[in-house]
Amino acid sequence: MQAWVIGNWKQNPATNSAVNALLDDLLTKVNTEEQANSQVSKNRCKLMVAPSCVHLSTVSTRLADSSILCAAQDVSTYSASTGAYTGDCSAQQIADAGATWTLLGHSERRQYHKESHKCLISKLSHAFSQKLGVVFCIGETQEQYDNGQTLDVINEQLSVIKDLLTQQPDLASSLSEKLLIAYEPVWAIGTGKVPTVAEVSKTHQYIKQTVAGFADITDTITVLYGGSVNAENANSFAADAMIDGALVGGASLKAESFLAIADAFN
Ligand code: G2H
Repeated sequence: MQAWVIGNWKQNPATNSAVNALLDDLLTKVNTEEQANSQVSKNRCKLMVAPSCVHLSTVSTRLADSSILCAAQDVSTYSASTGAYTGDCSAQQIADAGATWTLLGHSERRQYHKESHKCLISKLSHAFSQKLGVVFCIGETQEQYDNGQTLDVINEQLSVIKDLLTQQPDLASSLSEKLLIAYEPVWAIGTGKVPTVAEVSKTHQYIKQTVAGFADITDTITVLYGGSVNAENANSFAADAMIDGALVGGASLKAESFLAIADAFN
């Protein structure tokens, strides 16, 4: 299965010049590696970065000739194109800015913006309508983990996909190409705490089986792990057959650590 390593830059970096400096570093390192070994680009896991909306055009333009893809971090709930929705960016605007993917349902969006089941169905639908791929984020809180509720929570969060497929069954045939699931336990995000590889593996297996049961989906769904992934622990996650890549926050803000994580999944 194709591995993916995705950098979620969240509300970083602070300035356009810092974004350009990070891109300079990333592109120099990737180009140097690819020039030194032409097999690298063929064998490499897919790389993608998700800058803030305000930096999307800059990033997508600079990455246009590279092997690195560009994603947004969210799309508007209310309209796929235009409308009176102050502060929102639509899936169409995001695609026009050069992104080909978007994150959706990140726990920080669920927590701070109270994203609901209905809102997430709408966002997924809008993203797919504009031909964006979706990295759909799910995961349990510390309390839910402590109470042994992880798989119940995952099941509930995945029901967004199930309900979307009920509304739009045609999406099933391309789902494995257009949808990646990122399993991110909320208690592992930015904390330095991580579940064991065995725990992640079991949850990923459950996610793959659950999504396969929703419809006639041709290929197994790709499932990434996210939450305090760094250059030191990436190898252990990469060694497990159920873990198809990583969604990386803090460690994606330095080209060196981001590419070290990518190397683990190559
Ligand atoms: C989880 C992850 C990236 P971090 O949010 O999505 O962040 O790697 O900083 O825990």
